[in-house]
Amino acid sequence: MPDTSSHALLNVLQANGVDRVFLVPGESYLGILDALVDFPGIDTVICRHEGGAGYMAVADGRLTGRPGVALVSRGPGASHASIAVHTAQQDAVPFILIVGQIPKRDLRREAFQEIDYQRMFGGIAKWVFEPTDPQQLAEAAFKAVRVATTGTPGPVVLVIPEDIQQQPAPQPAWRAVRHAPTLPDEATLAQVAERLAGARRPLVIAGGALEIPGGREALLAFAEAWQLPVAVSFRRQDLFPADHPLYVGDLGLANPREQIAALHESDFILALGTRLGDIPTQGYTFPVLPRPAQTLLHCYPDDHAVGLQHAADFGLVCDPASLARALAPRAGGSDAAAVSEWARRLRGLYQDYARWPERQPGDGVDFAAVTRSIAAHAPDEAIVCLDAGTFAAPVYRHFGFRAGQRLMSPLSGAMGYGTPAAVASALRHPGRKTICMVGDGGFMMTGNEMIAAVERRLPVLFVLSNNNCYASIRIHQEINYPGRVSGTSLFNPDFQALGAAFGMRTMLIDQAGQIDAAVSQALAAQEPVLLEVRTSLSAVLPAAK
Ligand SMILES: Cc1ncc(C[n+]2csc(CCOP(=O)(O)OP(=O)(O)O)c2C)c(N)n1
Repeated sequence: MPDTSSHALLNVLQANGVDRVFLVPGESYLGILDALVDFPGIDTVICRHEGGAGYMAVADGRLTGRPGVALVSRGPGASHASIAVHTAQQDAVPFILIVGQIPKRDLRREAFQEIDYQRMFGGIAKWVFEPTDPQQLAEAAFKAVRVATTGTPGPVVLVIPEDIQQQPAPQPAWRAVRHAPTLPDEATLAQVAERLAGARRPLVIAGGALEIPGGREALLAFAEAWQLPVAVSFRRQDLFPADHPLYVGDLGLANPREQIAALHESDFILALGTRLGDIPTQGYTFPVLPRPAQTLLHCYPDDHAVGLQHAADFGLVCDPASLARALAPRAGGSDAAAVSEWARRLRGLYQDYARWPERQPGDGVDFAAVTRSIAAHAPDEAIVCLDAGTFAAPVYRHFGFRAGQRLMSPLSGAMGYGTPAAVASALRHPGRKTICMVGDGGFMMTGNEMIAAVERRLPVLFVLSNNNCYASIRIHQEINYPGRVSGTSLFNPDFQALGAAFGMRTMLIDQAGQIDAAVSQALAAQEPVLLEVRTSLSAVLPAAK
């Protein structure tokens, strides 16, 4: 194999588990593209838009825990890819964006397609690095892996001038060794266990740092040992089985007032693996800032995040799964009757909230009914990838994820994520059923990634909720400016013809009676399917609720 600087870069990435990259080519990184020829172990997924390539890499990073990697051209390519940097930052996903750059001699001359990426991405990336010496590429790749995967995982941007990509360079294969999980000292663990045993209304809030191998199992065993009710953080519904009696729902955008009022009555909150951000804390009101009304244990593997907003009684900078494992065997001494009565009460409030609606709108199919059918028929191993939009509300509220099912949804609320994330998920887990749910707005922001599912015969089911509207925004409009519709109606192409043009099997639901048969047929298919639903708008608008 040649020994260029680009080979050195790819050698380090491959040694750290990178076996797939998503790219749109550009003349600014021909040297790296050329080196890729010599890495048959790195699957090159050729994309049509850098936003889609970036989203795919972010989804891949989330599923593997290794950095997802996207390669893009300078200026225009990097600008398209910026949404993935933002998504990786908000979602705490390891992601490396490699950007080809103008030749180093022209840096900061405002040359054709030049951007100063330090300034562009400085506020959202964990690290932006622009080496100017070919000998630096291996080290840059190594450090990129470390930074992207440690603490709060997130995005790194490597900017590589085109004239340092093909020089001879040493070829190290440095592997970033995972940090050993940390635990609080014995005295602190004993103190936590003692306080927890004294709690009558304890509550776990489980977050994304538990989305690691063994994390869900550790959480379940801990909750069962202590009989703790478990709420999950924003869009983390797949962390705990919804059919478990200790599951008490998610902390999201639409919790009923009574449920939040009840949660305020808790006397000990164990925030495990959550950053306690804006949405799960209901706009920083639960727990109250800065000194919560209850005992607060905040555990997250990043010093910056622990106690960032809340003054915690126990601020534990450690791996939440290890903490759960350490605390589980210490169970005992609780007032079991009081705790189980409390858990039953919270469970009841969740079950009321999660009950499926029964609506028969006159202007199309209720998408909640389609979601209900998908929930009933989805296999135990299903991966559900969501775009942003109101069509997704029934998934968050009613779907009820079972053990083994995965939810891939952008915490950043980024439209256009669903389709690329689904294709990336199916590439990573071709044996599992991947279900993409997306609105007609988000579907047309990306969507071209479907061609990769056709090319590689991935059995992805794309469920398209077509209501000819940016309905999430229409809902806000109706609440704030009733009757004054502006900028939210959509004129759509013929999606059946569009799916067929991609070479996909297409299906249509335009009446409620068709739902179950169509959904089970579409789920059984061993090929990509585009299932369009002519969705009711009135069912989601405020007046109809
Ligand atoms: C990239 C991006 N642009 C704009 C928004 C604001 N936004 C949130 S939801 C939404 C409408 C979604 O429409 P659609 O995909 O058709 O789904 P629906 O809400 O109709 O179910 C918009 C424009 C966003 N979240 N992300």
